[in-house]
Amino acid sequence: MATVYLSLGSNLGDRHALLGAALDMLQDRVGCMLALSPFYETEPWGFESPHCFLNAVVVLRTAIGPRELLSVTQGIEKELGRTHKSADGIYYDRPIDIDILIHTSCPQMQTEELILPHPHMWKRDFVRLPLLDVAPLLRLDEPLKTP
Ligand code: PH2
Ligand code: MG
Ligand code: MG
Repeated sequence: MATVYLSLGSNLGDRHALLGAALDMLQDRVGCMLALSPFYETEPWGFESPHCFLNAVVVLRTAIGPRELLSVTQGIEKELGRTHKSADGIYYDRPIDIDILIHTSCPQMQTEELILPHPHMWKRDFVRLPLLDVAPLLRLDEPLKTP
C-alpha cells in the first residue's frame, strides 16, 4: 500500500460540486481518504482569466501505482468535462485538474507522462499551502528559497 498526495483545481462551472464529485470518484477508484485540506480561492497563476480557482490537496491510501493512478485521474478529468490538456506552460480554464504530487511507493520518477515528485509543487502557493495543511512535516523537504 502507498500514500498519494493529489492537487485538485477547478475554475469553471460549479467549482465546489466539481471538487466534491472528483473526491467521491477518487475514493471509489483510488482508495480511502486520509486527509483533505481546506478549499482555497486563488487567482489564476501563469495565465490570464476572469475565473478564479478553488484549489485543495487530498491524501489517499492506495494499492495502485503511479501510472495506473495517472490514467484514473485523467479518466475522472474527462468524465467531469475537461477538454484541454495544458502543455508547454500554456494553461486553460478547466472544470477540473487533478495532479499527482507525491506517490510514496515511487518517490522519484521521470517519464514523458509523469514526473514525481511534482516539479513545481513548492513554487505555487495554490499547491504549497494546502499541501502543508495536510502534511506540515513536508516543510522539512521544501527547498530553501534562493535570493
Ligand atoms: N493550475 C494551473 C495553472 N494555474 N492557477 C491556480 N490558481 N490554480 C491552479 O490549479 C492552476 C493555476 C495548471 O494546472
Ligand atoms: Mg495542474
Ligand atoms: Mg494537470
